[in-house]
Amino acid sequence: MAARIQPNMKHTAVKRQAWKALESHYKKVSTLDLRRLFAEDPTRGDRMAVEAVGLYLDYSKNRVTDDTLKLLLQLAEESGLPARIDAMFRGEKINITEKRAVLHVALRAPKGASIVVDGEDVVPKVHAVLDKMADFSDRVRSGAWKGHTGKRIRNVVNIGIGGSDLGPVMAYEALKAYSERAMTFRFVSNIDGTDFAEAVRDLDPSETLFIVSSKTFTTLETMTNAHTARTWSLARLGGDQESVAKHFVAVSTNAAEVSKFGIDTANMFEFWDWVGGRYSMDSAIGLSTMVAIGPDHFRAMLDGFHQMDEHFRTTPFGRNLPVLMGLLSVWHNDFFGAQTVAVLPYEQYLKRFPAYLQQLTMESNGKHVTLDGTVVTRQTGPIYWGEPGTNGQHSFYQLIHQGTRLIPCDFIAFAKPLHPLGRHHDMLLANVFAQTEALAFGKTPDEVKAEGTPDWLVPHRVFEGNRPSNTILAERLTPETLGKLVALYEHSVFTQGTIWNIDSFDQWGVELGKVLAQRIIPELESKAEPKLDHDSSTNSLIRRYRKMKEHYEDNRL
Ligand code: G6Q
Repeated sequence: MAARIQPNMKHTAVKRQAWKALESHYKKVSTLDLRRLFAEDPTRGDRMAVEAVGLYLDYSKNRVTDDTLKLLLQLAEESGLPARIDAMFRGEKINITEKRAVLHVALRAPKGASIVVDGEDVVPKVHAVLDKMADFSDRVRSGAWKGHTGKRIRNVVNIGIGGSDLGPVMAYEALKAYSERAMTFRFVSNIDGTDFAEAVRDLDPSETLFIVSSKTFTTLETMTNAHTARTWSLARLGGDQESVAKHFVAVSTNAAEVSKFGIDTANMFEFWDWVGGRYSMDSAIGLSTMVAIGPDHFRAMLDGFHQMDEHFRTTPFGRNLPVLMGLLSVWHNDFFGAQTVAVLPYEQYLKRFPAYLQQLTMESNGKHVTLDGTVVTRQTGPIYWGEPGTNGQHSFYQLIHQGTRLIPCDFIAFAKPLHPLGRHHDMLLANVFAQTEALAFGKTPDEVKAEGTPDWLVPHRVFEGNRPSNTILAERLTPETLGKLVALYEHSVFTQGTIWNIDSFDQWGVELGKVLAQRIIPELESKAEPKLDHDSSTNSLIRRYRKMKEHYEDNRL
């Protein structure tokens, strides 16, 4: 049996005074009902709301009292959150297991700001890359950049995975209304050949530009897809190697590998090891976003990020949106035992936002040891999931309303629609408000009976209520608002990670599977029967697959 690392209580959050106080406080308030809390304080809905940088957060429908908030804020102080924020913004190497600074905030620092890493101010480098991206985007958008046969580029395909894919896809979908509609944008990430095949099936290679986005430029999926793309492109452009320079550009930190691939490093857009993959959508990894929406909109998005950064850095915690959201998440997760958070955007363009947040939150805070390597004694990162409203209402909301689990929800809505169509928007927003109301206040047996419901049916129609939610309301989904929203969650993740005393910026948990796959690939491909040395299940699966797979010809691209 594997040896279990013993928790070291000395260094864990549990020992903190505020944590202990929250434990006894929880015993007193865990049965409190939102109905009662609202009835006792008619100002609650206004008091427990904060507006900052154009985002309004109503957190009143959470199971908290003023004392809860006081203790949570005390926990943030005792956990050293102020010093951790300073350390991050100063460029200290707070990603201790990878010995790296964590400076996504530098990616949106305005010209003239200064953030020094290893003796060098990184802000001018950030702006030099942004200018290069803007020049490139303008040339592609205007048609000045020509493909190998002299045609303008009409299709852009981003090849990347994880942090080099989810941000670009999410941002493209979120900001489609601002994008150049005469162009087509596609995203290839999966090593499953279907992803590539479907992305290019109707594209003309002479009008197609591939952006190979990979921090390391060694990632199996991305490099496999990039090589397949190069074969596809060359085969249709007469095999002339020179065409690669016109149809492939790279976003990477690894110039050597980029030029080995055949991409001119003049067409490489740089970023740095202090940008984590899942925090990189506003770096050069956002090149496809910039080509889609244009440099001005991209800069507006960066400005939105920066406004939230400044709010997080400078605002007292009691009015600090990311801090409050992070603390509330810890409260539900660690004290009420909630295992998940549902993110429910009532904005169709944000359909990929929950998927994006899954990586941001779960890769960052899905950790089992604290910074000093001892096993945590409390639950860390909850599972984030969600779908746009109102669709979810007709499927999984049932479980949120009447199931046996507590699922805190983040509702996200905008006052002004991007497509004002008749009564659609009022109806959409009515659903947001109705859902938060129903979750919080439910419907009692008496209320159900009063509607004339037969006794036997009453229990089925009762809503317990008391189900927590946040509502985030902004004016309209714009590039600037998107930047604010993403930064809000980034800093909420950071707040939670600080409370749990974990490294929110590494991701060792994705390594093992990658290494094992490298070992299995030759066992699947070898002509001769391989000698298998796995467990009996894995051995059998490999043997069965080898038998099942037909000896098909290589894919004709
Ligand atoms: C994110 C992770 C991970 C990474 C991908 C792609 O924080 O590090 O999702 O973004 O593995 O890596 P490359 O950009 O190096 O190809």
